[in-house]
Amino acid sequence: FLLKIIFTPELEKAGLLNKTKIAEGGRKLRKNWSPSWVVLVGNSLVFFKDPKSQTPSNWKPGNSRPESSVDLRGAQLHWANELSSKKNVFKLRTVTGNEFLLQSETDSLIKEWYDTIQNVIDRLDRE
Ligand code: I3S
Repeated sequence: FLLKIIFTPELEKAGLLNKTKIAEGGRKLRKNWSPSWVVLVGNSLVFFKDPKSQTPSNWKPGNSRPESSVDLRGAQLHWANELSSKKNVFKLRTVTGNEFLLQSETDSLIKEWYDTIQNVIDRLDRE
């Protein structure tokens, strides 16, 4: 799977963001923020739990496996600073009612992620 991601022409973006899941199938969950290695590939946002993989240059496929993956088709994206005391927070809601908050301390970085994910959602909406 990781080799597929690395060599795929559909790899749009990868990087480290803070992540918490706040709902599962519409049911609210308790927040649990943690750093997550996020990869946007094709129609999916894939999360890896690997605190050592902090930058693209030292990211090794090794033994890391995706923690979870989100289908962006029909998903909704909103800035959600009211949902957290942290800055630069957006909420991603899937058609299945799973909700995630993603956050970065770096303004430009979170803006790039927001725009890139929104572009994928828009493209899927047009298909
Ligand atoms: O929206 P909340 O409930 O104030 O979110 C905070 C809590 O989830 C807190 O966990 P505990 O209630 O288990 O201690 C987290 O540690 C905080 O990070 C959450 O707030 P922020 O504002 O960081 O999203």
